[in-house]
Amino acid sequence: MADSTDSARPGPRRPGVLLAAAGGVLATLVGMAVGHLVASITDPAASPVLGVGSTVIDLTPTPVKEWAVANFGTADKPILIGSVLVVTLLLSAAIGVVAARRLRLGLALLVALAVVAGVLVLLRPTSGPLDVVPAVATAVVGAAALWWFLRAASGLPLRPARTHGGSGSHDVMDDATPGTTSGGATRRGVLIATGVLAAAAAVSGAVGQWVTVARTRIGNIALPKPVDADPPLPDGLDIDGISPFRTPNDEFYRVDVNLSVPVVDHESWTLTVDGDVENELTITFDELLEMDMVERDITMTCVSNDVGGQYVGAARWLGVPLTDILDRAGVGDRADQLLSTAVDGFTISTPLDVATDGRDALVVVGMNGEPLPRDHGFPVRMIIPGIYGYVGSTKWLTKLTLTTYADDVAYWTERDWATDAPVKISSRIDVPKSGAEVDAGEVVIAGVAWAQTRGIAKVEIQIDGGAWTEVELGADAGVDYWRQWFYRWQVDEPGRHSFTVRATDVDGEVQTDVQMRPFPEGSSGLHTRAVMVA
Ligand SMILES: Nc1nc2c(c(=O)[nH]1)N[C@H]1C(S)=C(S)[C@@H](COP(=O)(O)O)O[C@H]1N2
Ligand SMILES: [Mo]
Repeated sequence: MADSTDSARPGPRRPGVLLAAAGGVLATLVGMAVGHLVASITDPAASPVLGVGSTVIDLTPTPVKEWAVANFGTADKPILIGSVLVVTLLLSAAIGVVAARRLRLGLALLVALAVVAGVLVLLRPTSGPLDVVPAVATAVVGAAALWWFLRAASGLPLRPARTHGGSGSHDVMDDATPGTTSGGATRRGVLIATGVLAAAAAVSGAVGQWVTVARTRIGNIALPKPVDADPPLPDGLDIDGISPFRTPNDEFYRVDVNLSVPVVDHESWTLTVDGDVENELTITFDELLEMDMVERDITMTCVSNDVGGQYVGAARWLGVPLTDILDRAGVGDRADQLLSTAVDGFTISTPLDVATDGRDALVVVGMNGEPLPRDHGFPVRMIIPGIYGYVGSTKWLTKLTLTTYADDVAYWTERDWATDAPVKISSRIDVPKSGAEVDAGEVVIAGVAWAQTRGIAKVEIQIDGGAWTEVELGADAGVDYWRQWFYRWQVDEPGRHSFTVRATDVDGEVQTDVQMRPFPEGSSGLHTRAVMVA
């Protein structure tokens, strides 16, 4: 009793460092998986790992975020979640080691870890009290799993014997019955505990994921016919590797600050128009569908798109002209900013004069003939041609506020991105791929070019630093839509060759060769590629 060093006597043994660390990791995994399962039923965004990840996103300084987007591209989200997981599991391993020595301290640390996650989840702007439940589940299950695993690793029976009731100080070793713990029993106990916990983690995680997917499927929604639609999209160029003239929904780039997409029920969704208006109004989804809809072909670009990058897509959008909605509310004369808010509290600000200058600014419900996918803002988003997404294309829209730049600052503006960001004239080479080996003879170089609200008039190519040569353009689907282009290049000389593309808009402005990075108002410079001719 007085001597608790147990090396000399038979009975419970202190698990080795590796085993204890493994127990910490396993216990946390089970806890998180159960938290994920609970969150799938309450609110998927409240899953502990996602909650921590989202907070990390919001707190990340702009330069770091820029660096991450530049280096990881669209993989930035999985990499972020992966990093949060790695850090969490390293902490869990340490907690396991602590718990093997001082059980209560270890369990308390594990609970503290879950509490931190819970607090971060609760700090999210849209979280409700229910969002604490997944973290509580994580804490309880994680602590229980750790306690149980350490029992097994100490050579104690997996089911505590009832005969020992009443021992005041609770230690893993309390239920020890000297003599029952051979090395074989320990190993078997550890194997069983490991198997049970791993299976529990896998099953809870998988069921949670399945429930989330099932609950977020969009049912049948009959979209209205537009009263005014662009003519059918002309055929695009049939060239191997060129961007399709219309980007299919599941290939459309996705950029947002959300780790898990907000799940919005369209039947309870509303759009409020408030601020400097004559009559504040609130519109339901059905009321929105009853308004006159138009359908427009518009190319969208993200400000984070690097020269030659993939953050650009072109689709046919079905929606209500933004000005029809603003007119219903009656805009006052003080506002200079249209502040749009998403269901998760994310905000975007658009210069009011840009939003209302006659361009096809839309409150959108349909994308390429289907309801908006959740990734792209279901049930309702904005699309404003000619400015980057972060200043006009609010997804999961729920509020439009007429305000001033003096009074309100939106998410990205607060992080020092430009308040007004027109899309720059851009062109991109799609084929051949960078560093490709091609045969001498005819090589088709092709790609896309865009200058929304102005339109592309001309695309030129420069081979090996020579003269600029005009290329052929694909069909014209309006000034807000990109144009495909191609050039049949005759090349006989083997070796390395490079080519550069530039576009000119309808106003005669030539794409600049001045290189700028995306921050703070969009990249510029010319796209160049090199190939090896055999
Ligand atoms: N609610 C919300 N809307 C948002 C964003 C966001 O993070 N949250 N990101 C914006 C940015 S930066 C861009 S480029 C576009 C991207 O739209 P997409 O994902 O449908 O391509 O959405 C915009 N709308
Ligand atoms: Mo963006």
